[in-house]
Amino acid sequence: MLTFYSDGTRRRRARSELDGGVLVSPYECPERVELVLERVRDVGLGEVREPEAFGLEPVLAVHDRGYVDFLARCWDDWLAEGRTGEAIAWIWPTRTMRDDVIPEHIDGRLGHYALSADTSICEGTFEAAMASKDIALSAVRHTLASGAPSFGLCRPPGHHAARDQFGGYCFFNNAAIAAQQALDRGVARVAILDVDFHHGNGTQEIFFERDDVLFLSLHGDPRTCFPYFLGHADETGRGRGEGFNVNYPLPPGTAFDAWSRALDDALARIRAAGCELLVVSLGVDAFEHDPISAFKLTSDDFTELGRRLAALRLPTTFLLEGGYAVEEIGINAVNVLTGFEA
Ligand code: Q9C
Ligand code: ZN
Repeated sequence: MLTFYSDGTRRRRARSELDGGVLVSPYECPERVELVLERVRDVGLGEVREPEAFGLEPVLAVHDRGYVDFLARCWDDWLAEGRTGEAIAWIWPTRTMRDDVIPEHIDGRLGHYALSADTSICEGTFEAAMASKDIALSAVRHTLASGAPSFGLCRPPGHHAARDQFGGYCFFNNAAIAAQQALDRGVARVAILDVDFHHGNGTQEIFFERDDVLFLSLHGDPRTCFPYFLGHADETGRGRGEGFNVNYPLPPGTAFDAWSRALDDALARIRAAGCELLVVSLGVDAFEHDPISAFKLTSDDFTELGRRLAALRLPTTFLLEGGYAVEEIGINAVNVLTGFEA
């Protein structure tokens, strides 16, 4: 299987993440992609290729222009205020205020465009997000052209990024951008299967009213897990999108037996909906030793996940999302890919 990767992913190296009331070194760090790349090479998964540069057009097909402009300028605007730390949102247009006038001040703009305070913006963040979406686009274009599976070693991840919001370590929604690209190139219906521990709120929001993308997500129940405010089972889509959004909230402690029952249901729905392409939002933070998650999947379970995905016999693009057990991230992510190819 071909892997797409570029060093541009490493241009984001944030220093701070607000975590339990203290600023810690971010879980979402550049070492993650280095270790996955090392594992790809160790197991001989296949060629590692540089992505092409696709510019902003495919980004603007799913994201708001004002949002993209905000991301492009945020770091400079922050520095222009004389700030020394990283850009972190700290006030939001919550239930009791207005959100229809976008502020001019960078602090207000951060609140408008951020969905959480865990994700600092630092130098190189926009450039890394650009590299990440180019990896996703290159991977899906390869799958579309050849029918062969591909792996986009994306970083930063994407599935929490909504049409006009960043957070949960995500800026551009790589899976949504890739799926939209496939539709724009003639695919009639795409399935996005999100196996990251966290609900893919951004992907859900982008496609909620559409029937050309079937979105399915297995994740920690938002009653107790990030992102807390989306991901319940009764969110099934709206309008023509009704029935094309499927959430499987699962309790903390869920192991592969229960997790894979939800997976099998998701796979049956993908089959029934006649999807022509599968995009896997491949987070591996469902791993038992993930430091910020609560499921109990083992490294071998990720191999079995790959096998079950292969049984769909669909053109498939894998895009890396989360996974913070940095020592094992390469093993777990690549186990899915080798299981798929077995
Ligand atoms: N410092 C992904 O897996 N942060 N994002 C919670 C608070 C939110 C995870 C910890 C976790 C987001 C792509
Ligand atoms: Zn996650």
